[in-house]
Amino acid sequence: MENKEKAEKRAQELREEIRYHDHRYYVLDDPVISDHEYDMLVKELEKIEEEYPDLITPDSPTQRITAFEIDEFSTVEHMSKMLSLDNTYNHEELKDFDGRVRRGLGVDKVEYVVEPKIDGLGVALYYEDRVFVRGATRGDGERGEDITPNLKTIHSIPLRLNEDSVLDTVEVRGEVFMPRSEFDKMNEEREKEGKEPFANPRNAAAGTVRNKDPMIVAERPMDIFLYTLSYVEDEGFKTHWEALEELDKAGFKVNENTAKLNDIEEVIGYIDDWEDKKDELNYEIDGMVVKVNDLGYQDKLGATSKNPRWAIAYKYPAMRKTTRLNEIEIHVGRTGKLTPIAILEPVQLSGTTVSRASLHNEDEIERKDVREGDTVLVEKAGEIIPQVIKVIKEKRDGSQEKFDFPKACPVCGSDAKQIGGEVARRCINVRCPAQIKQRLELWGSRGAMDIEGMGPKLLDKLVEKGVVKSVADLYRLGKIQLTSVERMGDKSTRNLLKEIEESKDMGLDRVLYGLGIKYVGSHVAQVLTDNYDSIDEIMEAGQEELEGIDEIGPKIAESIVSFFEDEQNRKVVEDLRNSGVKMEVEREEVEQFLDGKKFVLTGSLENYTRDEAAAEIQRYGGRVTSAVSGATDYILVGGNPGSKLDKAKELGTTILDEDDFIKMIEERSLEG
Ligand code: 1X8
Repeated sequence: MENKEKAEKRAQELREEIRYHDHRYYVLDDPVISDHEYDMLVKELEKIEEEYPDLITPDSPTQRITAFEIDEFSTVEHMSKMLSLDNTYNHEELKDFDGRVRRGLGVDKVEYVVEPKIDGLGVALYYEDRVFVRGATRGDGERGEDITPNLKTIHSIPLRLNEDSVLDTVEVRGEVFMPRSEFDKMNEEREKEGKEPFANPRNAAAGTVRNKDPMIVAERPMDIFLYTLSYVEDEGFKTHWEALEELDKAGFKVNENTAKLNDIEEVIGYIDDWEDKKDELNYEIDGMVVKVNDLGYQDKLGATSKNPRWAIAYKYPAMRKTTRLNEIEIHVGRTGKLTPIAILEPVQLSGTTVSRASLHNEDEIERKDVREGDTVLVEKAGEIIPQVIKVIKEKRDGSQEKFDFPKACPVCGSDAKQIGGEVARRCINVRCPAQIKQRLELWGSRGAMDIEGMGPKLLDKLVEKGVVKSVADLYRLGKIQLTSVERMGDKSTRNLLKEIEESKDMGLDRVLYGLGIKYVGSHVAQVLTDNYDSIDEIMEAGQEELEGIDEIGPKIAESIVSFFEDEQNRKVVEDLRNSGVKMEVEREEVEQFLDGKKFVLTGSLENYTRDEAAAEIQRYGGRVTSAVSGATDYILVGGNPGSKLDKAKELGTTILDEDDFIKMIEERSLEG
């Protein structure tokens, strides 16, 4: 007992210390200890919590990552409607806004607060007695989705509010975003893995915030700025500025480029100052938000059904510049699709050097009459992929000839045809080196067979020399062939061959993903393997059968069927099989007595970690979901259960304690 008391005290100290360093690092960007020292603190806390799981608290820094997939986001009602802002685009409109505000209040002068408008996703965070209990998306403004496990992975969101602040039970609102640097890193990774890159940081953040796997979310670093204290128990703030100061004191990340200004002229000056400076920030902003500072005034002005009357957004114009289009390059994708790309004389746009822009397709080139050598207007509007807006025809000197979109593949010379009314042309040669290379790249990528050492240069050579024509050929490679195409060292040759050999056992889901079937990403591949035991079963399944699977719609089903109807693709599968690539799922023969039963876990267990408990449930065919709903069959309750237990009681869900659960598993019986 005495030991446990000591442990509890130490755990509390460690949490406070870690919380302090998290704030220094993630909020203030000013760490005061080394990463190593920090890791030691976390390790010590983890050790204590492992030994005494009932000492784990929901606000412990160890609780940021949840190992369970979210089955369905539950709906959350906001404390008050999350309104959107009305937009303005020029100084005149800002002055009109100021006029409406002053007339509405019957005063001559109004103080404003100006803050950067973050191009991210609005969220609301709820704290009870200083502890972060729930976070939700904006949704339709009245109701959002509960994304608590995903938000917990954002280290700048405090799991517990600082004792120095008066705030304890509050709702705060802010904007989740992905920093530019993280976005660039993530997209590089995705391209390497043959995945579609996100178009811009906002889309990346949107896709991440609503991802159902908090483990994936944790790998994509997001950040947040808080800008509104939307509910507080004992009001006492007179101004928005004071509220922001209190948010800062409580440990929230508040944007530092916020200013309190005396009148609309100063506001306009500040906004203009930031027009160029904004591109140097590590996050994207699409404008500035102007708010009346006095909270009494805000109340008095109120809101329309959509927008508050006391705030407005100013939107910066999209960045446009002219430059010379040197060349139209045609890129051939994995499925043979020909995509035109404008190669530009590099220009600085919104803080980045732009040297390529999308031209979308053949029709677009025709419609805009884009020619090589033209001067073009290029726009980058928050978007990472710049667009060619139009051609400046006055700048033509007569040397620009109409662009003749190739009717043949620029890589292999085969016909490039428009099939089935599609605008895009596709190279019809499945043996086209461009397509083969990209198929191989996907096959070797981390999410597929994870073959390290098979870089693009080596692939280029292997394909160009005709040594490898399909992914199946990789398994016939020997040392001599490898050394003959590329001067590789003995060790790297051996390593690569070992990697290729080991990839045979990666499993059916990886194979399915690696084959590059349209619409079959890692997740769909996993769904297929959950439902079928071998690739043969999937190849034999018809459209209707596939559509019957939860999460597989007609589009995906059709793509799978047509992929396996193709003679060449069937041959690749056959060759892979003959090379020893495993394409069956080995399932342990255990009685699936929990088949289809849905479990929710809450609190800490003594005999299992949460992962172990989840693994047991899945082993017998059950599923673990994060939120309690009408569809939940059982809730497994450990020490210090959360609010899920209350919800379960409300819904009459069957409640199991740890002993019931152990008995259930041992006796393989639902009686518990
Ligand atoms: C949206 C945003 C606001 C702020 C910053 N970024 C946004 N995207 C801010 O107030 N600093 S306010 C807001 C809204 O009310 N819809």
